[in-house]
Amino acid sequence: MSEERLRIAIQKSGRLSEGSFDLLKSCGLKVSRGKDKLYGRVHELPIDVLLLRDDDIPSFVADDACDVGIVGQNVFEEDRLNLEQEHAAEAVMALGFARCKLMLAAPKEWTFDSPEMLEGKRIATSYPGLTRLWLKEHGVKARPVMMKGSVEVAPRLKIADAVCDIVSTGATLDANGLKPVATVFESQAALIRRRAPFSAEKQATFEALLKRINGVITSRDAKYVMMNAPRSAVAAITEYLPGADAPTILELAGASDKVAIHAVCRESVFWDHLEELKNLGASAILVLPIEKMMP
Ligand code: PRT
Ligand code: ZN
Repeated sequence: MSEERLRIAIQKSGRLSEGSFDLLKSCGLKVSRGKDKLYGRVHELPIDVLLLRDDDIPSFVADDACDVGIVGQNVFEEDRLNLEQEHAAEAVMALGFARCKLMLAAPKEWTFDSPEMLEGKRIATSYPGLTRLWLKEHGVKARPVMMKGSVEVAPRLKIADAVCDIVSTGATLDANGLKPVATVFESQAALIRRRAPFSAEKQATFEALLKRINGVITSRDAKYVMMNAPRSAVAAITEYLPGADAPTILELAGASDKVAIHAVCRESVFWDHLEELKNLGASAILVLPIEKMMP
């Protein structure tokens, strides 16, 4: 029955959309888009996809127009702070992409680099709720000035003295003669859902989706690491392997003092790690990607 399909809202185009489509794809879900491009359908699970502006996603999920959504934590938290009552949607899990920071920034020529420099100033921002909360927590009395876009030009236009804006590389602040002075909120994409219980069918689809997303996220940085090592170094190597459960130790043909160690590392494995493993006595180290993992 079509009304029992789980409806997921994702950003139509922008900084969240590629990551959202990639995540669904990694979950083995192919989205066929409708003619109007505002709607897509997944065949592998009973899921419909609605393509929206990111700002509309929290309220669409809250209002029952969608069941779940993928949105920046910055947008969801701001939406939550601007409501009098509890939000009808809740965050389920962080998704590890579209990372950015909401930062207070001031003109470069201001000499003093601490947040107190903002006392009594006007701060242009699209995030007045998060900005106000930070100012309150830090005992700084300043006035947020709401701007929907082009926040970074506000000081030059004398609309405000400073800004509170999303920063990723910092290039935009720099190009506008601004310097970051404090981090107000750290953000990444998150999965949100309506708090109200789903029907049994939707709940089953939601759980299947969650299981796949969890599998994708846990296997994203995970690597299968293999090496040979002196039997005496096994304990030190096991302790050193990043995010590994108990490794598998295998006999090596014709060598009594050496073994093969196989382990799943759940955290990123860097060149530095390999150097250290070599220092601990490991040789023939292989690091292999893991395509799928079901915890
Ligand atoms: O059209 P729609 O309303 O859907 O999209 P949008 O234009 O409102 O949002 P979009 O696509 O720009 O961003 C969606 C989400 O991506 C944001 O809510 C954040 O959670 C996240 N994100 C990650 C970012 C950035 N990085 C980012 N760099 N959102 C915005 N920016 C902007 C920022 O506002 C500033 O103008 O990029 C500029 C700064 O970038 P740097 O690299 O110069 O520091
Ligand atoms: Zn937006």
